[in-house]
Amino acid sequence: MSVVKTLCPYCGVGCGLEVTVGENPTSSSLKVRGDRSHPSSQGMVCVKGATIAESLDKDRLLYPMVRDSLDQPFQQVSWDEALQRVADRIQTVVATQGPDSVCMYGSGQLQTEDYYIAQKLLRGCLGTNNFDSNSRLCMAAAATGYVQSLGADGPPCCYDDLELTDCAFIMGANPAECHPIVFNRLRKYHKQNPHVKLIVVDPRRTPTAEVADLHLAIRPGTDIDLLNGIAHLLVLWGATDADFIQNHTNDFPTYASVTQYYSPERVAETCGISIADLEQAARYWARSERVLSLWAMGVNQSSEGTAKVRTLINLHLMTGNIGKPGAGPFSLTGQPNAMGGRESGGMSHLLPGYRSVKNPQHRAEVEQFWGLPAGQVSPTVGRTAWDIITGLEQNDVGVLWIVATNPAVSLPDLERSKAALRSSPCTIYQDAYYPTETAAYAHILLPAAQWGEKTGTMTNSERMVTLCPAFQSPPGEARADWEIFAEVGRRLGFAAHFPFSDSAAVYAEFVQLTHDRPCDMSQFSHDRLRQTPLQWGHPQSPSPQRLYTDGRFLTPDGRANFAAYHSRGLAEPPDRDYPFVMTNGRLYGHWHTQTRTGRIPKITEMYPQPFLEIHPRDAQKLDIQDGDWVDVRSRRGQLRLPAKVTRSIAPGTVFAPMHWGSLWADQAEVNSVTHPEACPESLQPELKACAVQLVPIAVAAPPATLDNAHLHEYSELPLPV
Ligand SMILES: Nc1nc2c(c(=O)[nH]1)N[C@H]1C(S)=C(S)[C@@H](COP(=O)(O)OP(=O)(O)OC[C@H]3O[C@@H](n4cnc5c(=O)[nH]c(N)nc54)[C@H](O)[C@@H]3O)O[C@H]1N2
Ligand SMILES: Nc1nc2c(c(=O)[nH]1)N[C@H]1C(S)=C(S)[C@@H](COP(=O)(O)OP(=O)(O)OC[C@H]3O[C@@H](n4cnc5c(=O)[nH]c(N)nc54)[C@H](O)[C@@H]3O)O[C@H]1N2
Ligand code: SF4
Ligand SMILES: [Mo]
Repeated sequence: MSVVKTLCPYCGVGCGLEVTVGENPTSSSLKVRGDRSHPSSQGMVCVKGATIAESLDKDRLLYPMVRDSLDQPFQQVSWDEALQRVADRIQTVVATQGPDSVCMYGSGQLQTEDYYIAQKLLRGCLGTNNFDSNSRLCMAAAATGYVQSLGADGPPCCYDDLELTDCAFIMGANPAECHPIVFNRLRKYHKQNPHVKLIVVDPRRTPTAEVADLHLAIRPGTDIDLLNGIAHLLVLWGATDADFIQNHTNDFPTYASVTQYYSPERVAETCGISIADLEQAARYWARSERVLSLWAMGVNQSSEGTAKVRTLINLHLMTGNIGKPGAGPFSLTGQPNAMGGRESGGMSHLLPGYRSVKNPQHRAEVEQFWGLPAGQVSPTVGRTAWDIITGLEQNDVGVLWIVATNPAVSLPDLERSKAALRSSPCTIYQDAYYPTETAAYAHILLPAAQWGEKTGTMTNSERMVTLCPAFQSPPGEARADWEIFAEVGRRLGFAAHFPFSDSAAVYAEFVQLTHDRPCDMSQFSHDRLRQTPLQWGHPQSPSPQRLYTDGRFLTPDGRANFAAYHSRGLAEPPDRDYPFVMTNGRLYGHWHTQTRTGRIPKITEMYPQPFLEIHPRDAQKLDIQDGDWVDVRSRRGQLRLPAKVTRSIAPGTVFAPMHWGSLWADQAEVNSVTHPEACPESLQPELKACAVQLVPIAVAAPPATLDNAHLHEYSELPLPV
């Protein structure tokens, strides 16, 4: 028996886990519990972390598989043959169409080592910036907002702030379900300290909103109006920090003049809340010594996501609520290593070490470090997730390599996305599980080792880096992602660039690229991380710390920038034909497209089927009873869901969970109705809102598929030996 300290591979809270491994490790013999010594979670875990071991040996992709076209069955092949196919295809595409016809689409569920080797292969060796990740659908707006307002990416807060704040302002986030251990810490402190206020801004009355002192159920997409309305009152009441504004910021006067338009009457009307509630929120901001705001997808997944983020940061700057205990703008990272992805250059506009593709000096630094000729790293920003789809439509993508994400469920405008995926001349899909929805669109399947089967690092929302060691062998022939990338690199003629014998060597190279960068981890190594997790920003400190404590920001003049935005509203506002706003999100037990959680009975029993939340007033108008089937139609597609009539959703808005792809239910994929309109600055799509009509189904509808019957459609794979 041995006990391995590691990190939960689900959400960005990044809880430490202790896994007890028996003599002959099998998933059923693993015991998982919280790691009391982990600085971020202090021994706590939620249901997902606690049940992770149950998913490790279910429906794994075990061997490389290939087929010539999507209507053929897959054939098992050797790694040698699969990798040669991949290398040959890339070589042909580069020769005939150029390197920008190669695209890789990755995910915040990769480890930093995987991410880094992928960047070296694509941006360095091949010379294309076409690496994007699902962080484009997730944290792009937060990262862009931080860079524009504060001069660099990186959440400035730490989790200890949850227990040091006077007021938590939670906007567009449901941490009770999505970041449960962050919420536990906050909630406990809130309960014990009556002076601490909790404000929740969300069109739904979520479990998070249930326990708030003030719930502002604003209309979807009216966040900027609300924030400017709060700022208006703070200016009116003189509740601003004049010294901080004077000494540490730029452009406050322009912002203050914009807020003049946002009278309480106007804001209350636009947001659909009372003037009294608006004033109460502003009063909590004004009276609290320390305000901590927490946000996630209700802010970022918007056609004005960056503007929302920056307007929220404005409130912190005007009240001096940043760089001190219990205060600051804190984006809750979604995935376990979305932070590591940003650090290692895992979005199409980035280079490793918080560098930018557009910056000539940054490109030169990376080229030199990699020993590549000047000009090898392209100055052109690569394709974003959605640009890959439009690139496929225009026949500009010769090979698409998808890794650790399930875009056939998670991309917007799913019918269009699927049609584009179907037209791909060559799709490589590297995942841990089979089947998944995206496997149906692949020509080459590469089996990936996942958490617990490979060693690597992940960074959580508070910038804490934890080592996740391998504690069992990968099933079948699965391999670590970084090893697969490195081997393809060698076969493409870049052997000298991929000499790594293990992931510690990969990490050692990567951290050098962070030297003197905002995310400096140059002193970190797997060996040091084996002793204890380390936080970047203040690696010498024994406890987690915050950034910008000296009031100096990472902008060229050291001052933070105010931003003045008026809201443009939703990209697709409701109208006569499509009168409802459809929003969507997550449930406590499930993780995204259910690749793991859908295979854990304890969790599937918690949620027998998908559903549509609708307010009783709207239900009554449409003669919909609880449990009736409803067609949800947008201009692009349709869903069919049983109604859940509830006051927890604002009238005029409906909600469905995002977790049911075509493998797990019929017509329940929320992205069949969403649109791809994106924030112009971060290029993050507005996944959280689209206009829909609701049509109750008169006849009894067929029940949604609740068992795994769909799995049989994919049964052409040979059984494991
Ligand atoms: N259980 C569970 N936890 C997870 C995940 C999971 O799949 N399952 N995924 C992880 C990932 S990758 C992410 S990104 C995070 C996401 O974490 P969250 O963002 O907290 O989760 P969501 O449910 O997607 O959306 C949050 C809320 O945004 C609200 N919202 C919608 N439109 C608006 C709007 O215009 N304004 C405001 N203010 N609010 C709005 C929705 O009603 C919803 O309650 O969760 C992480 N944690
Ligand atoms: N409508 C709507 N759409 C959304 C969202 C929303 O709120 N609403 N949220 C968006 C957001 S924030 C996110 S983060 C995305 C999430 O969407 P996806 O990334 O598509 O969802 P996951 O189910 O997490 O897919 C992760 C895949 O990685 C595989 N995997 C796990 N570990 C490894 C590994 O180590 N290596 C490899 N190669 N594979 C591995 C898993 O088996 C799984 O298939 O969805 C986005 N789409
Ligand atoms: S809160 Fe997040 S990181 Fe912690 S156990 Fe739950 S899913 Fe894992
Ligand atoms: Mo996410």
